[in-house]
Amino acid sequence: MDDLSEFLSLVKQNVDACLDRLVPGAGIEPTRLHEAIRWSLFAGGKRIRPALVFASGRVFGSPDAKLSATAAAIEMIHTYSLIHDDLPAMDDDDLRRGKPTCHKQFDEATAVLAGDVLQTLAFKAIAEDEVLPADIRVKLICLIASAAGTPDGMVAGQQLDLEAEGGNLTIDQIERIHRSKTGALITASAMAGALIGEASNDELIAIEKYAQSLGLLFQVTDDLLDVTAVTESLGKTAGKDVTSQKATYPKLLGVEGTVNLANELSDKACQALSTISGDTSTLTKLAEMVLNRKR
Ligand code: GRG
Repeated sequence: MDDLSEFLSLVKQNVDACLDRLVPGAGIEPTRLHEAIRWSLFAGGKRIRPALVFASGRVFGSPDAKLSATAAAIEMIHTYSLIHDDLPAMDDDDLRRGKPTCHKQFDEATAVLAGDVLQTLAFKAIAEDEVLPADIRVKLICLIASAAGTPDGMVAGQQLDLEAEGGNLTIDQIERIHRSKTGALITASAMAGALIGEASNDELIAIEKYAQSLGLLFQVTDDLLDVTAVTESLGKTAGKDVTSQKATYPKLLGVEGTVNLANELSDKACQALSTISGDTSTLTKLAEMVLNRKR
């Protein structure tokens, strides 16, 4: 196993154990709700956001024990967003992480509630994380709430994305949507690690720049995979952007132009790390992984 695979497997183990502790057991009433949460949380997500929390925190010398609950909290918020995104009122999808979506496996009302409560459990996990000083917990809660919310966070981006369906967007408008919808939580993940590691202001700015490019890269490669990958390897329905008339990078730039943009964003992300004196090699490898990802 190479260094990055070893790191990702350690993050997965650590975060899955933490999620298991933080979320009520499937046998606890109301069992249907807790089964639904666990169905989606443990469906085989890549855990990229937790990996960013760990990779960034380690750059500034944070022990893993200080990073686990925050990484798990961000994964809970990400999973809530996927559950809600898959609902008939939004993207209306049957397949997620290679399995039936939460509302298909359970029902729509349960899926709405599972998403809602993943969000409250996430913030509770950070508030109660006693290995972190109280002021850092408050900063983390503000950072993550802004990234998940509005006007520049994930919910705002989702609203803009829904409103844009079927319309002709410029590249700047697409970027505005994706910086919020996908990029904000990815950026907050790397920033959270740096905050926990008590990075300096300049270091926080460098990490933010890295992660903003990475967040956009993540969406660019998502758009590329939607046109180039098959449903089986993707674990979600391929070709969905075309059928739902989404404005995407390949639609505007063509596949080759989109590949070029992806390379530029990956380079920009890695360059942003050059001012940091700590070992940023895992962050660089994560950018390469996102650039070359197949799912
Ligand atoms: C419903 C409030 C609300 C927000 C939804 C993130 C999102 C906003 C919708 C998902 C739509 C989508 C497919 C965006 C592309 C980028 C993305 C977030 C992909 C899914 O994330 P991965 O690839 O998923 O990290 P896994 O399953 O590996 O965790």
